[in-house]
Amino acid sequence: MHNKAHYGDGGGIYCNNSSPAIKNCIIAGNWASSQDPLSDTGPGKGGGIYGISCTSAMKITNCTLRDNRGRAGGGVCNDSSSPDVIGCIFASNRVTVFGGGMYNRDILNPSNPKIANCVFIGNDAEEYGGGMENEISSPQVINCTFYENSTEGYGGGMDNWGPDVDHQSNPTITNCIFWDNTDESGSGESAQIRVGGGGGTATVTYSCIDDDIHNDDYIPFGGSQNHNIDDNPLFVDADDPDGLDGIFGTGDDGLRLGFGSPCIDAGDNDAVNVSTDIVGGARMNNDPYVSDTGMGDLPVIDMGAYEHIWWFPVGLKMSGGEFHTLLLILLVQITANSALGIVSRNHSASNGRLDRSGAVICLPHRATLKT
Ligand SMILES: [Ca+2]
Ligand SMILES: [Ca+2]
Ligand SMILES: [Ca+2]
Ligand SMILES: [Ca+2]
Repeated sequence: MHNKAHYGDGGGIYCNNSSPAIKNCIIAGNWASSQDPLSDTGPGKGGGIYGISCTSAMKITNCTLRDNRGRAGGGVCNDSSSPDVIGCIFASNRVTVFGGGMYNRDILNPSNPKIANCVFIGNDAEEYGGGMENEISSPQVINCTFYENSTEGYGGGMDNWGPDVDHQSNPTITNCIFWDNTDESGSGESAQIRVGGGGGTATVTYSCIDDDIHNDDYIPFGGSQNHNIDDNPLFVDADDPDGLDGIFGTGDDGLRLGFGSPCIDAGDNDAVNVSTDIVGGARMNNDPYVSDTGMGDLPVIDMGAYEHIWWFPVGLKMSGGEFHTLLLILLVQITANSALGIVSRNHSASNGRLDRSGAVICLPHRATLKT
């Protein structure tokens, strides 16, 4: 944390033709600085992590990249690099030019990383690509949630650029949510995902994309033929995205899908090859009360980084003896055909707020509690 590359790349970590496994790390407050922060070239790339000529053998897994700064690629800059980036949080990273959260760039070769189960939130770029900038690069982006990323230029969620027909960005975006990202044009379709310059194609399927009018006949990127939707994803509490514990990637996060979310059971099971979601729960889970509009055998995967579970959490303050007594009461009084789930005994409630040192009991959705 709080490292600085003075007129260089890689404020936190610099990788050159190497394949590290970066796992379970917090990479925060680092800075890759530039002599000219508004230049399109030069140093200042990758405030958190910079990689050049790194292959898919490079893994960035279950990391939080937040509050990093740079000229381009505030969280991560992939320069002719294609790492796997799985289960990571990109939050509040800022750059002066391109790619607030991530910048994928072709200097020697295209950067085509595989990015799955990630959250991009509150990242900002002053020119293009608040959440992500792709420059002659074509990442696979799967089960990611892009929310409230911003830029003063174009492509609040993601910007894709290429100079001509032979040098384009063609990202594949599957099972993702792009919501409330903003750019110079506002918060419509092009502010979520933009393709500019010489073109290219963003192939977007089984995804929820914000546009100017929700739940109407016009749905972005091929609409219902591509199994996309433009309905409000109904996050649990978008005003508190990291939840009461103040930590992203835990079970109280506000960007989980609320009951009745159109993103539940609406993804493509074949798109992702991971077993857990961003909080470590099952990546595929069926909500029996939601019809399965996605693709594949039950259980059908959701859109976004968080898989919905059909219980609701109830925080209870208790000590050891009270816990067992209460558990017995709950077991007896919950109506038939419902099960009691205990997701963690390592949380407690104090003053009505959950923290990380006590207990959370989860009751099944629609169970009737007769206490
Ligand atoms: Ca619409
Ligand atoms: Ca949390
Ligand atoms: Ca599901
Ligand atoms: Ca279902």
